[in-house]
Amino acid sequence: MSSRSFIQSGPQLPDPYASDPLLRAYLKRRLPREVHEAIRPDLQRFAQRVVSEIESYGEQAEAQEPQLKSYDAWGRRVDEILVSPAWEALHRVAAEEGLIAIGYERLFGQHARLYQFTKLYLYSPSSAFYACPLAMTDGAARLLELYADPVLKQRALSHLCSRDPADFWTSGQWMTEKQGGSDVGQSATAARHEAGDFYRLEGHKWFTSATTSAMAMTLARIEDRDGQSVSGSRGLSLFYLETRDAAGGLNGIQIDRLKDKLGTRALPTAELTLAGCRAQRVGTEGQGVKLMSSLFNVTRIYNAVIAVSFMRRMLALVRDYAQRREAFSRPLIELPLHQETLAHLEVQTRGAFLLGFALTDLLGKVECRTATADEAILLRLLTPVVKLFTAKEAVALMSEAIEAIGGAAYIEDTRLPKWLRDTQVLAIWEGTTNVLSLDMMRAFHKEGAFPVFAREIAGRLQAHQQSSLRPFSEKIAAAAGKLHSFVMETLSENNAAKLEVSARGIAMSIARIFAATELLDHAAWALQNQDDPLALPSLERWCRQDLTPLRDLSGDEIGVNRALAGG
Ligand code: MFK
Repeated sequence: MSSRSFIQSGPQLPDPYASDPLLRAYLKRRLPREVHEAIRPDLQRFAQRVVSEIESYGEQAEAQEPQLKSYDAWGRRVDEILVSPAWEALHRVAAEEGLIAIGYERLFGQHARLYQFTKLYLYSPSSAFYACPLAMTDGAARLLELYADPVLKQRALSHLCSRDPADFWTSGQWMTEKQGGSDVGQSATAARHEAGDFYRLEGHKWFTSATTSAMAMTLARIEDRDGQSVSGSRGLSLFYLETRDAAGGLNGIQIDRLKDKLGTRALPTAELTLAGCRAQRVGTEGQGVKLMSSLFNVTRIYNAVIAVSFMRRMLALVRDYAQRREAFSRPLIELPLHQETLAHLEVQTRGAFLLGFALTDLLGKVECRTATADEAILLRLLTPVVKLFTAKEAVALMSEAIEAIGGAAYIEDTRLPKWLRDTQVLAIWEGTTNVLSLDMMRAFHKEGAFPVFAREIAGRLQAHQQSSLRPFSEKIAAAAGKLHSFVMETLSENNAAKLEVSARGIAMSIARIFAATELLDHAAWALQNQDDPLALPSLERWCRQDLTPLRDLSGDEIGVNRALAGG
């Protein structure tokens, strides 16, 4: 065969439910039998729909990127974002499948979230990032459910949770201004009082994702009659706005331009000017950041589950390719070093999966008020930790996976490079790794979260004392003990710089230890139920890594950091 006649076949997308033994085992393990049996046919059907229909919408939406039309032919300013029919189809599918509704109908009580996030996990890698507007929509629904007055709640939630595509709204989350993406307290948008809870907003929003959404939640600084306002984040209040007025015109919003982004290119992300945008205040004045946290704590969970879904999808593609592609006279999958690489990716994906889904479980319990006080604190602590950890893992996996496929994956029309580009955003939006490490510290200080974490790990390890898995529980207990000593010493030193510089290592250690504990529970169940044969080797391999990647820097080293960082 000449090299000219050789045609390599590309990786094929498998059924994302049938090809995911961890997902199937996890659902069986975590759900009551009747719930599992009730939802399984829907998941099987939906997974087929992903392969046969949704995947092609994602592909088409990526091929036809959104465009901004600023003026009509006659010079009238229209500020219209034009999206592809496929992007609209992804909206329709999201409504029909109840991708938001399931979480709020709560037909399965605290398990509704696991069901909903499983569908998100199947949908998101094929959705050209339509999962982003869904994340913000869900966050907005939760926020309004908690804090909106009954009239607003009724109006907005009926759209956000609708299963009717014509009625279904998505929501934006407009937090970022030029002054501060992370330091939101610098926001300068002004809110001028009009009547009752209604205000007019004037300002500029530097990043707004899914700007075609029907509504948004945003922050602004309420000014008094003299134009004075409180500075810093304590001066920010929370607002609800609808992007269009009753006549269909924009509500005091100008779309300045669409962002030209590294990835997420089907997703319209815009810069906006708010020029008298009518908005309703939600909650108490000056509590904007705090109230908004109930939205971004949901989007951070989405971020984690989406990261894991990307990892699983890319690994499925790499694996499929490894069966097809021959090198050195054998399919790649037969090469020991390639096996080692893929084994690593499988185990990292499993650890990340169990972390992401543990959040959905805790969220369901908190929302249905079946969580203990400790579980509520655990959710608060683990949300930033799991978000930051899964995002980093996903970026690392994408790089390795592109390499494992090789040069073809570097070529645009294979649609593989986009995975690396799209994944990078997961470590940036909704809080960077460093900002979230510091948010974890906020949970330590405000909620006393570390002792709760330590208790949770100790309690769960206890259950494995008498089993064949005891060596693993001992290894995890030793790591938890080391982390405990480090955190207690660092906290007691009362050295703000040391505390801050240690935050990332502590966050990574919490993630690795919690994932190890999840893998241990899963392996114990798998052994008992003769299910998921990869559960035990995954636990073994996970526990071989350093579970406590801490950075114990002296004062001198912190000083040297300043010099090294400055160059
Ligand atoms: C794919 C899925 C994702 C899809 C997303 C799509 C795109 C979205 C586009 C975006 O909008 S990306 C921008 C997202 N931006 C961020 O995530 C902001 C990152 N920065 C932070 O998270 C900072 O930590 C923060 C802005 C919250 C710092 O604000 P402050 O005001 O300087 O912090 P402060 O004073 O400590 O907190 C104010 C109050 O909020 C405190 O409560 P109290 O008033 O009772 O003291 C805090 O405890 C509370 N708070 C802050 N973070 C919290 C929280 N409460 C609960 N959970 C949290 N995470």
